[in-house]
Amino acid sequence: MTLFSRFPKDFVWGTATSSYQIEGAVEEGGRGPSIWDTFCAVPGNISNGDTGEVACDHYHHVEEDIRLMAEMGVKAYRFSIAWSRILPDGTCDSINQDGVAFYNKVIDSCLKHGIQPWATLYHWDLPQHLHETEDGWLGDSIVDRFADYAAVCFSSFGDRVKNWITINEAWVVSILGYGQGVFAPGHTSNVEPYTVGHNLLVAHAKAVDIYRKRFQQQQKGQIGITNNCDWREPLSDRLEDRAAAQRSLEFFVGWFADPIYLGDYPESMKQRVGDRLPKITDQQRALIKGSSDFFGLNHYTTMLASESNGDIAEQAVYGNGGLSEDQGLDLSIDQDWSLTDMQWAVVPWGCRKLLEWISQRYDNPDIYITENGCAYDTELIDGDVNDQNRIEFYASYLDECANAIDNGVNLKGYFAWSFMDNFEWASGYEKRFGLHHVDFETGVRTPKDSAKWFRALLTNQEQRLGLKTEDTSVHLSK
Ligand code: PNW
Repeated sequence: MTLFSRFPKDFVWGTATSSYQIEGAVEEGGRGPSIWDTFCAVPGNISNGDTGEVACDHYHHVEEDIRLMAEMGVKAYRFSIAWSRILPDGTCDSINQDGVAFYNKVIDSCLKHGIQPWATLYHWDLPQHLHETEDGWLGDSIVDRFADYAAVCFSSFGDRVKNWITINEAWVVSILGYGQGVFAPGHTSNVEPYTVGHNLLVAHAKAVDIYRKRFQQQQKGQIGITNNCDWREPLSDRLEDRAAAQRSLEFFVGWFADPIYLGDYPESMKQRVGDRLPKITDQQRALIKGSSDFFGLNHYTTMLASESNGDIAEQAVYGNGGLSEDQGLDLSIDQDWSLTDMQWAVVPWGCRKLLEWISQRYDNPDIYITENGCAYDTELIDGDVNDQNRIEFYASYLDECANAIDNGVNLKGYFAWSFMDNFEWASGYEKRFGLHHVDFETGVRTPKDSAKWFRALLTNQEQRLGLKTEDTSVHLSK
């Protein structure tokens, strides 16, 4: 059996990007500033002082990029809409028609190539004005601001966009943006993440409510939220370590998925976070519970969890479990695991275990992996990027996705992160996640061997890959 044939016929195959990471043109087309422009301007925040000012200059390369995507054989493209391109100061006081026209171009190019557009409304680029004047995600007005912005997007693009994602990775916004301060807006606190997380959930739910009441029936689309989660494997069979792994998952994805699927924050969080965790009111619960048509999952890595030995306070390392003192556990990795350039371990079976955990806890929802991928810096030599390590990463993770489907998980789609090398947030341009190489000096895009591998996979020419799922040889024959 080939890898491709292990997935259902209607499985959604796509790639993903986000606005600030690829667009550039930050002062063009009437775009207002976002908190990422401000954050990048502070020396020391981003490796090498990089910024998203130019990025992949996708703003001027839309048609070329979507043509390359089509050549790769994908049938879906997940992109994000920059709030401040549509509403420059974040409010509906003025709708920027140039911004609307830009995303019309993205969407129409997709449709021209038979690619379904999947739009994310918020991938971290909050309008700076809302941050300054209304306290951003900490303020009381953000829920309505987000809902109003969402409604503008539904009415402008919903005739063609049938798949909506409200918020990308509430965990990252809360923990990295307001807890550890490594992402915009750069706050450090052990209170703010829980307030922000709560506001993100309510804002998501309110946007979904508006979609369902005013647009869904007519536009016939689906809407959900995307959360990120690593897998947590118990360090040992000890009861305490198994409990630590479970608790770690509850603080990671349970934080946002429990309210949506089960109606409240996990018990472990309520007990350990105490008064710093806002209470979900009955009115909010009515909005939040059941507010996702599908389970969007971004997954990158696995760590080992064990009961805290009591002496580490905060592992303030980007990529760890976040506010670990609240969780009472330690995280580590197995020395035998190989690492990507992010120092994230490659553990394909962790992806399967996480999918099974989600299915079981949330009653078998439709799941879309809206991001999975790896950073490896492979050189461009004579027009070729021989990224064998990335091919092996995708082949092994997809193999475990197919295993999860065999085991009853309702996995409906998979989006590779990312279509092209781009601005990797605090790491700047150093970390390359792309299936396409980008020369950031010239803007030239080159399909890597991994993009050619995807093309062969998706056009069912796996014999060309020398790829059989029984043996894991994944060499691309040229
Ligand atoms: C995700 N962590 O970010 C984002 O959705 C993408 O924009 C990003 O490029 C991609 O993953 C790769 O980093 C994350 O520390 C950033 O656990 C940090 C973490 C997870 C996801």
